[in-house]
Amino acid sequence: MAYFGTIPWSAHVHHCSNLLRAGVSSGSSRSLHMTSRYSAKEYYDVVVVGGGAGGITMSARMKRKVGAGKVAIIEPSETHYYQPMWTLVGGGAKKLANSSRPTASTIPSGVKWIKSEVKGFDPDRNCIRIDDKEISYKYLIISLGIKLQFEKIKGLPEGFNYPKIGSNYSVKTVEKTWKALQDFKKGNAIFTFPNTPVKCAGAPQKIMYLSDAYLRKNGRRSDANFMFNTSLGVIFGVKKYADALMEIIKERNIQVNFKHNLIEVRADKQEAVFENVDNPGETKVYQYEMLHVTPPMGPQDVLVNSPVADAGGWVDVDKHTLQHKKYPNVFGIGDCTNLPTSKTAAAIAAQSAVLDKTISLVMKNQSSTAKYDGYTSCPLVTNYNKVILAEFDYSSQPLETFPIDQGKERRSMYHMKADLMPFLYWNMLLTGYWGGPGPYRKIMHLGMK
Ligand code: FAD
Ligand code: UQ1
Repeated sequence: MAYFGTIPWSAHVHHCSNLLRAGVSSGSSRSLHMTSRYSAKEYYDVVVVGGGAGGITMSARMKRKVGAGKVAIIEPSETHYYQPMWTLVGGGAKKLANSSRPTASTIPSGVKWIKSEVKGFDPDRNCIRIDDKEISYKYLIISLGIKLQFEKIKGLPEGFNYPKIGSNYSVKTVEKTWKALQDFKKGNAIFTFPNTPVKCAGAPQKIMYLSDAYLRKNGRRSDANFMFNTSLGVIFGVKKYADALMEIIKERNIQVNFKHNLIEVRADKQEAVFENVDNPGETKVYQYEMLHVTPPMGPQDVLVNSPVADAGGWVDVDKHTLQHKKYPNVFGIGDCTNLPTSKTAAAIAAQSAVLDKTISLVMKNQSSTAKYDGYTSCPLVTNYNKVILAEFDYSSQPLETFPIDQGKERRSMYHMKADLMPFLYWNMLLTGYWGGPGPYRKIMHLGMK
């Protein structure tokens, strides 16, 4: 149950006082030592950490709520990426340059951009630490995303210096996917899925369907043996869409190897080593002509063992209100949280509307009525002009917006993904005006859902 009681404003300090009292990360002697070197110079009503999809969206919403000059966002990167486009970049259907904008252009006017990395959390003193100082807040929103961990696979990331291997998950490697596809001669095309949480769980297979379509279009598909080597035991977590995908996999002559976890890449020999998830130590080596790697992923280092994280390192929030379970003036959104739903920008859209309401109520010391239902969506690109639009909630049941069967491959949904979504992201989500399709779903289903 989320806490909506009065926030202890005795703890609400405009300067992080009593610097020797508490360490930045749970009071170890090391952090005590480090904390004592800093003094807080800055205070904001709302501090947002991480300026990706969730952070920019919430900074826009919070600025509207509390006014100009009262919100700060901490984000080190000069460039903001619309990551969902990378599926199409890897498949050669969009240019990488079209997926980015300068971070400066995405920060709402009146929001202070602090171009730094967050180095520690001290929620007992309402402070966070950046390089050489502390910043204090009344409300904190954590939106740090998820960390890619290529280095957990032996031979990576240095293996990306060789050809035939790519990954749509990183700006550095996404164009290598398209190159590997164009250069495909003869052999295995292997697509992997790791044994960790990932963002956009459909993306590891979307690029497989595009690659299949590309080689068919170019008359080279008969020279390829397609394999989806996944750590999981199912192709997708929602039965309706899993059934549809298995049909496509059968039609397109793709082999699925469940419980196969990529542990090593010998890029000089074009070999990939997989471990049997159910029998660790048992490995199989596959030769590849093209390898698409979905890396293991995990929480950001700064969250691991921090007071705002759960035992796994994810920001520990109430799954309906997004309020922190221990610190009532701390909130989390997006990939960095332990919300038990699939990590997507679509989920962030729905979360942002709920979090906006939650924070309004917390500010007025009232109880929450807003309730996040786990809505998430994954446009499963199955061809250069086809998408199955998966939408579902915490119960892993479909929660579809349109009054048509979204389990079918549709051209209209491809246009939505490729042409409408980027516009919606830059102009509506990041500006804080898109709270997900919930209200439209109700209209489209004439109140029946
Ligand atoms: P991010 O947008 O990743 O932002 C996190 C931010 O935190 C970054 O800007 C980073 O620089 C910053 N940061 C990290 N560490 C620190 C630190 N210590 N201090 C300060 N800042 C820090 N979603 C969909 O809805 N539909 C799709 O079709 C889709 N397809 C995808 C395809 C691919 C290939 C990928 C990679 C993702 C896809 N997604 C899709 C997922 C979507 O992009 C993410 O879920 C979304 O961007 C998550 O937003 P976020 O704010 O949680 O994290
Ligand atoms: C969505 O809201 C969103 O965020 C802006 C996405 O990320 C790019 C999506 O992929 C999807 C599918 C949605 C949901 C929107 C509709 C209209 C179903």
